[in-house]
Amino acid sequence: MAVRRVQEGPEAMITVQPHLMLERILSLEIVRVTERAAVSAARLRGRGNEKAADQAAVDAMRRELNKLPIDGTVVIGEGERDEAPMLFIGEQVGNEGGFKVDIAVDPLEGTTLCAKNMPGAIATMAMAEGGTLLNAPDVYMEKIAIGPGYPKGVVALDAAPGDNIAALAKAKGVRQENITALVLDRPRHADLIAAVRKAGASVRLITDGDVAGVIHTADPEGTGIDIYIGIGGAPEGVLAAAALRCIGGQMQCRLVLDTEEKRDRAAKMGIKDPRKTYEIEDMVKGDCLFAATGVTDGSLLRGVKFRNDVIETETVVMRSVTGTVRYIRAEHRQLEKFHLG
Ligand code: VTB
Repeated sequence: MAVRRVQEGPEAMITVQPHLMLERILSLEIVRVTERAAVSAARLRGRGNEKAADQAAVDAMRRELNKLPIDGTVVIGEGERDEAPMLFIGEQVGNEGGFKVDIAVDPLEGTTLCAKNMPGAIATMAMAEGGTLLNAPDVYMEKIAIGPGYPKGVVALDAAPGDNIAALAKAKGVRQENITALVLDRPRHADLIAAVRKAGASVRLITDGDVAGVIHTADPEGTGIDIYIGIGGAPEGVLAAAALRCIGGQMQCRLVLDTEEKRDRAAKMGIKDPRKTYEIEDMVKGDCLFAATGVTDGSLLRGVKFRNDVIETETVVMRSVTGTVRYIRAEHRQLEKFHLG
């Protein structure tokens, strides 16, 4: 399929192996998608209305996704079909003429951050070949993640936090005091935080935004974060796994399916073993693309800037095939495209 399209379409001019064409072409296209969502959400920064900001991001993302030459299925979306009117799990997006892809979206990751105009809100998505992204229900997920360059299995989801800190410090060749763990600031993490501190490590707390949190582990020199640990959303887990698939690192996750109802929902999505530990390759089985655009200023990305006749955005886009990470600072002058009214 892909080969035929490549030879017949306008893409035929691009000299790249046919099986790499999908990512190559779509890597700029998905930037447009997250840019639009980020700008629409940014318009509503600091208004205290999480729902409105999220809806604006969803509308913009969906509108843009539907222009892409893809036959896309949303596998990580705004919720399950009965509760989310748009970008629900299972929704078909794209102009249907093209590549079969799985899509994971979080049009506004950190709705509270946006509503309060606090650092770190992003618009994000990942795209992969059809059938290769984990179809995760919208439940909690236990997660542990570290960046690249460590021996496989140096930390483990089921190991005690103190043991993970000790193993990581040893592998990094530093004292445990020099390890920093990023954790979502939630009461459910009280014991975890205490155990990490007891091991001598420093804990950096975030109020929201664990997709960016996991990505921070990939660059400990730049971010000061060595490890991400804790329970966050499963959709955010799959998105973060897509990013780490591109830039390297290790991640282990497990869905928190603590009720019969959740286990049923998961089973309907094809999850046979509710206690399964997922590695990156189980959540993102093939090559993928990941993109995120800043909504509010954050340590990963700058937020949207509204100037007189120009809107500025900053986006990071990654490709797993090559491991290339591009930061795209864009100045937009055709402002009608944002449908800001
Ligand atoms: C995290 C975080 C998100 O949800 O996944 C978190 O990354 C988990 O849920 O930004 P709780 O808020 O219930 O702890 C967010 O904070 C919001 O979706």
